[in-house]
Amino acid sequence: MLRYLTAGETHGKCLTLIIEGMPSGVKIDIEEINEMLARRQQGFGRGGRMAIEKDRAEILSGVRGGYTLGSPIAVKIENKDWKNWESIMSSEECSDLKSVTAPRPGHADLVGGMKYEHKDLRNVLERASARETAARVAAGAFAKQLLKQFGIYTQTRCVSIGEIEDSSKVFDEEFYKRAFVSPVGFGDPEAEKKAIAFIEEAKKKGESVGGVVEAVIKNVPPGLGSYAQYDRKLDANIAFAAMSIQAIKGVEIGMGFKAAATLGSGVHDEIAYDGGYYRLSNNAGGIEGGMSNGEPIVVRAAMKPIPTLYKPLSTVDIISKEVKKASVERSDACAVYACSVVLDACVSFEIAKAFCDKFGNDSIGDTKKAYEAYIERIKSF
Ligand code: EPS
Repeated sequence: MLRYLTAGETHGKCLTLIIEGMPSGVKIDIEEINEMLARRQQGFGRGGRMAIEKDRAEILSGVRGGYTLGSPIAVKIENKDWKNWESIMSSEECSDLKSVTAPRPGHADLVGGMKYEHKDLRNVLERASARETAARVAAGAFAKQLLKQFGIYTQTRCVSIGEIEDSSKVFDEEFYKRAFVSPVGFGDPEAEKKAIAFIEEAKKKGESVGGVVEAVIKNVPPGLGSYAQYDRKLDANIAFAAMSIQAIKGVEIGMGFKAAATLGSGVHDEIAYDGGYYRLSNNAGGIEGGMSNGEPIVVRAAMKPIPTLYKPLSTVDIISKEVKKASVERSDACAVYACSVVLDACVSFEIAKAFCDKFGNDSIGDTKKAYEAYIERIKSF
């Protein structure tokens, strides 16, 4: 099984990633991984931390001469900010604690402290921080290099930032090129201006801003996932991966929630055949019965505004039990663009996992043979 684990605190020495189950012989382009890491740092509304970091993946094991070995891949992403936190975050004696006792509403602080018996909530927030998504982006970037061998790729965009929606109507290659470089992930420059003004205004008020991000995965063959058991359903696994991203509160596939208010004939995608099956629409978002159906997979995720507010909300101090203002940690006014990169990474990893489940993951040669034989077989179905 293809899987990964991450470790690391936001102000610790580094983030660590271990990927297991990547087939041998996959060509790894480290610059592509670093480009994706750099993109995660971008977007209008990021905070001071992003000016300190320059995230890069250092591969420690599992890759030799630019090709995966089939053994576990270990990756390190350095935290440049560590030098400012060493006395606070050292694994040995800490000369300074910078303790946090006023939990932020909406963050993991309070419940995390209760659960793990931490009276210093820094012990919770350091790991709960979305800094961890840098390691997940590296994991997704590896998965994308496997998927690339089979022509599978993702296009991402931001659907909305706060109450501002991208007003683009045509989602062609040109649109995605614009959205890729837009500081808010939009295709329409007018909507982009409005979103930037919205974030600026919120920031002035000490507020934070959420939004909706979308990933479209193309060229996924039909038949990844399964209808046969709940935990093998591709949409379930994609939703799990998307929901596990910090600050995500909702996930939709294809038409999503709108399907509930639409009659059946307006929802289900009619089937056509032209040397191969295809659908006349894609309301299902590329997944039927827990399996990919060959159409693009469309995943949308709703990100809540980041819980650290410079205009802090009311809370209760866990030591004195006094009503207080929540602690203020340095934060971002808006990280929705970054979230679109993280969604791409997390969903790509799930697709790669389902791909390996179906076609094997010992060597890329064997995986390719299994894939080609299957594609040949379903041509005449
Ligand atoms: C983040 C790093 C963090 C925050 C943000 C995401 O850095 P710091 O806490 O040092 O400012 O900018 O995390 C949060 C806002 C959060 O609540 O988790 C990153 O690398 O993406």
